[in-house]
Amino acid sequence: MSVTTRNADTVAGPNTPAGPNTPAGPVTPAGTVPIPGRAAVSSGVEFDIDEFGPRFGAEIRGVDVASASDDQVRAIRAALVAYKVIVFRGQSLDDGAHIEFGRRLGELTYGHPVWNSGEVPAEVYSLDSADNGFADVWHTDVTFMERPPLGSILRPVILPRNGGDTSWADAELAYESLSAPVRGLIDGLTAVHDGNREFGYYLKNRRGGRGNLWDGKEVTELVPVRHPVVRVHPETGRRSLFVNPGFTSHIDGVSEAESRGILDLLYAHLTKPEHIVRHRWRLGDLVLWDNRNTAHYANRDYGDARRVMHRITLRGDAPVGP
Ligand SMILES: O=C(O)CCC(=O)C(=O)O
Ligand SMILES: [Fe+2]
Repeated sequence: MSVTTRNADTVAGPNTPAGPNTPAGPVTPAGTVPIPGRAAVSSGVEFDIDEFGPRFGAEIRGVDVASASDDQVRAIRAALVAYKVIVFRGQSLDDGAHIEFGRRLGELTYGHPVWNSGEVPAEVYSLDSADNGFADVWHTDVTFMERPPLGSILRPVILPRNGGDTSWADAELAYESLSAPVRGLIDGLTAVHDGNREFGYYLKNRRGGRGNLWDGKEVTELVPVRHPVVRVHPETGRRSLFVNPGFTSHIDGVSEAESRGILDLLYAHLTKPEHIVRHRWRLGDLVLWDNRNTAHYANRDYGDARRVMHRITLRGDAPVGP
């Protein structure tokens, strides 16, 4: 394969501390995409990858996603697992083409379990600043459901003249850079995720208790769910922090003060600058992320200007702990 990386010599080995996430895959020759826990991406695909960090964030260049070949889509899917956040620039997608690309990567969910995005296809979640569509709290998408999305694919529709950047946190690197005793503590914990704070009022009062379909069932109430605090990635076996300030209400089986203390520690650690990539949007961008081992945050720093983003999500599985 001739996927080329701009920083080819930095590609080969992730520099992670010894622990449960020791590098699983072989060291790959420069010029191939290393897929943690898997062989390098199969051959026959050409595009450039500009890495933001050794294992987190990359821009894929030279691909028109609307006309990508099957091999390119397979390589993009593998790059998603390798880098967690994938940026494309210069695309020209409408909702239909956005959805079509998503369908080539996996099964799509409804745009959101409860939100009605109005005049858009059912698969699209529209975040419109004019309708209180902000995401200025660190979160991982839809963790308040038993099966949160595997991944999300986001494109800007209307952008403010400036501001409105989005940042992602690498929850796997965050886990790996905790000390062994703290990793040991959290490996056995379970957290409760509750969508009511964010969407309970909306579901009850603006939707009359009739949300959208999720996992084949109409969502009529948001029953809090339990997920492991440390999630094992189903494709790589690597561990990551799986709690977020947006939807995690507390840690199960510990006191309220202990829960608060542990969560505050984990959130401060998750969002350390070295775990973050930040994206400055332009029209024509498309960003795809792995929702199993990342969290994200959209800056609300553009005053009264309008910002509209359209997201689709890939169906995921129930998180599994160590
Ligand atoms: O508006 C953004 O940049 C991100 C919104 C968000 O949280 C999402 O699309 O899941
Ligand atoms: Fe989000």
